[in-house]
Amino acid sequence: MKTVFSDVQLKHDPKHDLADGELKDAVEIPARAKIVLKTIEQSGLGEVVEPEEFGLQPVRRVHGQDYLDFMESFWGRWTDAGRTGSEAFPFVWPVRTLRHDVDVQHIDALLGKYSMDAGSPLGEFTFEAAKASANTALTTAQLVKEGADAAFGLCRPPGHHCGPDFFGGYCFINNAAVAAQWLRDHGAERVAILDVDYHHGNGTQSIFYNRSDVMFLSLHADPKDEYPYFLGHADELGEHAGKGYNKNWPLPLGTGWDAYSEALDDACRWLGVFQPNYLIVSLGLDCFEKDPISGFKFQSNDFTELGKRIAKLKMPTVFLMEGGYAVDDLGVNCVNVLEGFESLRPSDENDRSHGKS
Ligand code: SP5
Ligand code: ZN
Repeated sequence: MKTVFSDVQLKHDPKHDLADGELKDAVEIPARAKIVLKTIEQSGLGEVVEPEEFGLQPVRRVHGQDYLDFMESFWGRWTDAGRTGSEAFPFVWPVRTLRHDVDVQHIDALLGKYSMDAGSPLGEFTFEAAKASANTALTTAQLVKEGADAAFGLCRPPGHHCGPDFFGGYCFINNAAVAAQWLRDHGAERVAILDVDYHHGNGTQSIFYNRSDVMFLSLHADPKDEYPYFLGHADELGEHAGKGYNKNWPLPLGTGWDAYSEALDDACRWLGVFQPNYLIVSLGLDCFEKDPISGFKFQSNDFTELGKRIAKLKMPTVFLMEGGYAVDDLGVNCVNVLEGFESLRPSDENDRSHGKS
């Protein structure tokens, strides 16, 4: 299968993140994408192609204009405010009892208004890289729409924590949501998103929570013990038309492949009932035992099994990278998923385009 990636995605290069109440070295760093790219190039998976430019129109289908205007104008406002820091951290939020209806303009108020945490600093090139990552997701979806059995979008920065009008969790544009909406807008009746990142995909869940045309299924560390804490619990089943089209599998810290795969089988049964035209996999690789910020126990060969299980669904599949921070092993773990998938669904035999390129 093809991989989509652009070097522009490397321009987001944070130095720090605030986690566990302390300022730490950033973990969502360009080296993640570089090692995945290198390992894919050394594998027999297939060509790496540049994303096409889709512009912001498909992104606007998911994110509010005011949020996108803020992201676009942020760096100018930051420097106009006399700030000299190379990355900006929000630090005040309109929680209960504070007003949401005041038209805030102060740079620090805006940072709080449009963010969910202080773990995802904005730098000069953050939004440029996030737009390139969204183009990568859209190009990957387009390859599958045009007949590829599957394709891999090496998205970075990731997307699944980012909601309609806020960034957070290292995410600035929700790549999976943008791709799902684009597929809907281009003829697909039903799209499913299977989120296997270690963390709950709160942004993606929220974007589609009231809708029955995009099913969201997420397996993740129980939010009672893990970020994002405030969403991802088992009783979140969707609302209004979306009731029954959202499902979470919160799993205990220490979960390994055996227990995980039972929950995955359950998720696959839901997918079998829903019968989406396309499956988007939010492919976090942070369930790995050596992941520095996570608490599951996957070994590298478990990722191969994950890829095989997804292949057995027999659905056109758009893989989009999310998290995963054990940089040295990230390439192998990623390629293991994709090769596991291809071991059951060789891309040359399963192409649906019948010779169209
Ligand atoms: C895309 C993605 O994977 N985002 C993850 C954002 C997580 N940010 C919070 C990190 C908190 C880490 N706590 C680790 C405790 C380990 N001892
Ligand atoms: Zn994650």
